[in-house]
Amino acid sequence: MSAEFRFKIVMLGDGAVGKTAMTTRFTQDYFEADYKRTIGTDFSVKRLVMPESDAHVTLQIWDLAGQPRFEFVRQGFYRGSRGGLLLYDVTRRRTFINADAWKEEAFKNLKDKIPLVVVANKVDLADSRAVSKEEGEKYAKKNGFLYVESSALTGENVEQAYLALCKTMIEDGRSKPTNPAFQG
Ligand code: G3D
Ligand code: MG
Repeated sequence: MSAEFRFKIVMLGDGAVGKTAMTTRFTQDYFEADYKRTIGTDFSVKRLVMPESDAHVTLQIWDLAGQPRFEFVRQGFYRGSRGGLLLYDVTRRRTFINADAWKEEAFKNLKDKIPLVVVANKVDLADSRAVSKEEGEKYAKKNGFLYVESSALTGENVEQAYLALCKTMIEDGRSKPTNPAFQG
């Protein structure tokens, strides 16, 4: 019998970095410039088969609007998540600087360090790039996270980012056999 995993994951990062666009692209393979703004929290579900293994993963992807006013909304958002994508917009340096605060908020709310994949999004806008690949990689490496360069617009590396996270979460689960998300 093949292994089955269920993971809740969170999309982290400043407003307008592409969290909703990336999730939409991954779950529906679809990009729409003026889809509805994320209101509060929302989640989508995607079932996938890991390449080069027979593991099946059901991902519950939680997406948060930029600045929810109430702390308890954010606590519910983080609860039970086993990993996350930490996004920034390569054309806006501030979003890269702020990435670390998102990581800290997640770890603080979860009282645990979950695997994250650093996602440098909007690489299609090469001419406006304000954060280099080297800087992004250095930040990821320092924290022990994987690093991916993506574009939710073209679809480049979108699936790869989620797959890399799944692979890391499965490994993380194996190292923590009491993890309730680990059913394989
Ligand atoms: P958020 O969910 O993190 O707040 P969104 O961000 O997914 O709403 O994206 C914010 C804006 O960036 C949107 O533009 C969206 O179309 C655009 N965007 C997201 N990802 C990419 C990308 O990879 N490349 C480019 N060029 N644009 C991207 P609008 O104009 O709708 O505000
Ligand atoms: Mg959004």
